[in-house]
Order: sequence, then structure tokens, then C-alpha cells
Amino acid sequence: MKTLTATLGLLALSCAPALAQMDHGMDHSNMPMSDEQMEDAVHANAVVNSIGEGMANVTHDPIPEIGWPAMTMDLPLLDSAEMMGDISAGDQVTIMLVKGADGMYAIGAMMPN
Ligand SMILES: [Cu+2]
Repeated sequence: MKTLTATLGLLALSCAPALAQMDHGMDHSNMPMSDEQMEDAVHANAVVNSIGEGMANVTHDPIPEIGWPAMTMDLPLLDSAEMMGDISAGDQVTIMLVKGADGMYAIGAMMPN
């Protein structure tokens, strides 16, 4: 019985990361995005390779919601992008992608992991 309890305890623990990923800890309340943009928003873990004016190069995990495989790519950085902390090249982050005016995905927020 002791073994069963321990096993159940482990199962509960191993489920925790999946839940934590769904609630990815990003505060959306002050973001200047429309409801429509927020509905289409997707998130991914990424490494920032470089970051500059209006553009970032990132290596991101797969984003199954929009059918993207893991990639290293340039992504436009919205003027209004919410940088949630000091982020520089080499950092592990969570990126939030929203559709810009041109219908292309752009980075709407970045949060250090
Ligand atoms: Cu978010």
C-alpha cells in the first residue's frame, strides 16, 4: 500500500509541468492587444539569438497550434511588444506571438523563463 501511495504521488508530480505550461505565468492584463489578437495568440519557449530594433532572431520550440516546427527565424517585434524584464541575446524566454496588421505573426510579448 505504501508503494502504491508513493507511485500515485510521483504521477501527480509528473503531471505538474504540463499544467504549469498551460498557465504560462504571463500577465496579459496590461497588454495593448485587441481581444481578437489575444484569441489568436500562441506561446512557445525560445532562445533569443539576437534582438534589435523591431526584429528578433529566435530559436523556438514547435508551435503545434499553428503548425510550426521548431525553427530558428527572424520575427518582427511589435512596437508595443511587452518585454517582461531585461532580455538579451542568449536568454531563454517564453514568446507570445500575435498577428500583426499584415496578418503575419509577430512577437507581442517576451518573458524570461
Ligand atoms: Cu502570454
